[in-house]
Amino acid sequence: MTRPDTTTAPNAGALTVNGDRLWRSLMDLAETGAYDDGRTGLRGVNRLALTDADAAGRRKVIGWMEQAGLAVRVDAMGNIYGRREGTDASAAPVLTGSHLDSVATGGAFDGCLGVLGGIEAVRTLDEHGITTRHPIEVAVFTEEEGVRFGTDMLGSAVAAGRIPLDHAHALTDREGRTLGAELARTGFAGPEGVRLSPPHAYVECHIEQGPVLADAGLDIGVVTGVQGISWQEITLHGRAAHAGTTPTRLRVDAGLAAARTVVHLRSMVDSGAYGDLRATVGHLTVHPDLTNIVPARAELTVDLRNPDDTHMARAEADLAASLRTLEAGTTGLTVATRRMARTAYVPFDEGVQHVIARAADDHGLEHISLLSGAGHDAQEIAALCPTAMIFVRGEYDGISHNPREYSTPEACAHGVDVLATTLLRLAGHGR
Ligand code: HGY
Ligand code: MN
Ligand code: MN
Repeated sequence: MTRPDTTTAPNAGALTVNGDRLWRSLMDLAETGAYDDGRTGLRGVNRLALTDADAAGRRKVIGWMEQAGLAVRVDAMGNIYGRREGTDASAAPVLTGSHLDSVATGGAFDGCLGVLGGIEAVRTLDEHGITTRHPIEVAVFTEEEGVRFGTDMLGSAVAAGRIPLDHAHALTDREGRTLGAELARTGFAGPEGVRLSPPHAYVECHIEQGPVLADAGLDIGVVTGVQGISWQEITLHGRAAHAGTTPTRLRVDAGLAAARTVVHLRSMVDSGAYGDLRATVGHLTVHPDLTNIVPARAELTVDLRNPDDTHMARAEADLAASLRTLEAGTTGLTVATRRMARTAYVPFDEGVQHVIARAADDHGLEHISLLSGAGHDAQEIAALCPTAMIFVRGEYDGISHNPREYSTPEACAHGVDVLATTLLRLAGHGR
């Protein structure tokens, strides 16, 4: 793995991007897949991976890439790469980018800031007539959120070789449609091979999605790594029964078993025995989901996060043991689990973090270092090359995965100023 010369990279000037143009592109893209949230009156974004809305957003961004002079290619996972040539054709590209797919109740910034910021950095280099030694590529990774096909950071994990392409293609959504079929239907089953040859470095700019920067009164964060993620689906099989005629002692209530599981997860977190464990049951359904029928079946997802892999493994083992105890203690109940996603804690490259921090300094932007609570494509690309991230402050306690997600035009521009400067310094001036 060739390491970028991040200690003596030419002290290129600090690049300042066109913040208005960046903001216009963010707001324009946010209209693709937009919906009005009747309850809050807010306008959210729903661009689940490889839906028509996501495909429309992809086509819009490909148009902007081509307008910016990038050579665009699409791989068999639907990952999109826009390439700006360097003066050294043999040099590995400096890669940036993120994702365009959103959760069903998303905002305008998650993922989009990294992709549109990369394109804006390229436009700025062109406007300044700057050539770089290494090529620069802007990536759009497929299904980063994982909320449609059940595995997050999917496109980047396939590009980095952690998840096989055929496994990814076979994943299905809740209607049973496969990712492979949806790639073909939307026209994003590209001809290119999926395995990404190791970039020179990777830098991703992303809204923080948390309160830390806003609490500190800062626009910029240098990200030190990403905490571990464990996703699993749990299905509890009980027995349907009439709600009125069935005595409690004769019930095998799958809904009750699900509730006990949710309460157990919170008791694990509150025990403090698993470090900084975070547990979320974001999806919970009972079947047949009718008022006067004891649930025959309950399905829930468990999202565990932990910066410590040992604590994470122990938490997963505790949950598995509690499910076995629940099954053994409830006559007629059976429990099935299915692993959806699993990533370990990923530290980011200190050299790239240093270049980001110096770029922020050169823009007069105070910054702090922080761990990412959310998963990102960068954690997958870190397996291929020196990688780090730039966080941009979020407002309203950094709420994200929600229509209230917001960052200011100034903070976004500052983040992409730092991104553009970092990319230039990593790519080196053209010779
Ligand atoms: O789930 C996550 O952490 C990320 O937003 N995909
Ligand atoms: Mn994201
Ligand atoms: Mn997200």
